[in-house]
Amino acid sequence: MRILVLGGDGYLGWPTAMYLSQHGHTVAVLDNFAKRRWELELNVEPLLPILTLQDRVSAWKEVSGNAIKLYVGDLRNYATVEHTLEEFQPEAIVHYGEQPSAPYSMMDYNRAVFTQVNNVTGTLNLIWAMRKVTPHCHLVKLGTMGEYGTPNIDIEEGFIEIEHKGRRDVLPFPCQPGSFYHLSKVHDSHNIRFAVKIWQLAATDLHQGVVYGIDTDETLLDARLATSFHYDEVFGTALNRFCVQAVLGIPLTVYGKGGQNRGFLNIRDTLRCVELAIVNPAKAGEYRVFNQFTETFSVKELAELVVTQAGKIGIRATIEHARNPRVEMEEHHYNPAHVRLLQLGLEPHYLSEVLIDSMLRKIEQHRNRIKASIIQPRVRWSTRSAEQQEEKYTWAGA
Ligand code: USQ
Repeated sequence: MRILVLGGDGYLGWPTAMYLSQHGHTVAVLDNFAKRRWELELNVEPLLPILTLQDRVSAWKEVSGNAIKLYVGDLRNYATVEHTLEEFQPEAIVHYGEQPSAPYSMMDYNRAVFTQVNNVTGTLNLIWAMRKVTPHCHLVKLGTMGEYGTPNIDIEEGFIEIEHKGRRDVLPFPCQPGSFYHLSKVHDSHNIRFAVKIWQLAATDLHQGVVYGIDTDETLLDARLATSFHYDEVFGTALNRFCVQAVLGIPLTVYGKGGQNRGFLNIRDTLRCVELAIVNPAKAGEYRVFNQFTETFSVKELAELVVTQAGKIGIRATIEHARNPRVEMEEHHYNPAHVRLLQLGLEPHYLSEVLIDSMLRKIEQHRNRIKASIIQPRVRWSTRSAEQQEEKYTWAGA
């Protein structure tokens, strides 16, 4: 199939593009390198050295023999989006092209507005361009499990049957997101669902959990194909951060009590889930939601797993319950459904000793690149410490 990956320079976008290319699809990527700008702005960088996207595309051609077509452009520019669809004529579009960090969106007013304008406008441009240029193309949109929040009932896959005053209906599952970033994904979901209804587009909204891991089959082929693994407080996710902290010999930063439960998945499963959604597409007029994670853990359980595994290879890791910089429930019910991708054939890579062990070893190899100064949380959800944030991260403009 002809597949366009938006955000093809990112932690997930680049491995997805290579994976789909390796599995026989004709792939193009579009990116405006915004993530690289945010890295400069915050003075953070990925653990492994990352080539430019142009050089990674060339390296991929050399290693695999397959070409990936590269479009450089911004989704906020409607003409760019329309031109890309017109020229590439995708049958499926994988949309990762958004500001992906909750802490980034909570730093200050400017970044909250930027996150929502950037994410919502990009997706609006995309659905309008799809309507005009490729109305039969299937949109596979990366949403987040965080759209649901942490209600005191089981979470369903997108929709819930409700009985109210003697009448029944199947309605979108209530959303109670926990950051302006997570809210941007809710806004996207509403816009996509509406567009599908009125224009008979086809869309799958992947409500993804927290992704962990450094390598995929394709990144392992050549060091030049590495993906941008972050461990800093803004772009690093929980397990990835904990592994780097263990290697560095600093206490693992469990926020608050650590009873925050989340859905997690291996980066390899992200790629397979996206592929499963593409090869089993939504029908015209269908908006589907798949909850995309394979296991749930509390943050404290994750940290304890890392401590145990690190101990087995001679690294003495400890846990510190830091004051929670976020406003979130630290102990709560969490039982989200996740059957639809399994029904399509997903065979999960569960979090195992082997994976944590290999992550720790790989991080150890790049230990001299770790910047200790970017690990401790400074971005706070509440206004009390806003001044402190301004000091470290002055807004540099969009
Ligand atoms: N946490 C810690 N210590 C840390 C980092 C995080 O205790 O050092 C806690 C957070 O307080 C939170 C949980 O771990 O309760 C998850 O935080 P995270 O930073 O790993 O993930 P999150 O901010 O939720 O966002 C990430 C991705 C985002 C994706 C989301 C899926 O950055 O793009 O949408 O995971 S989900 O969490 O299911 O909403």
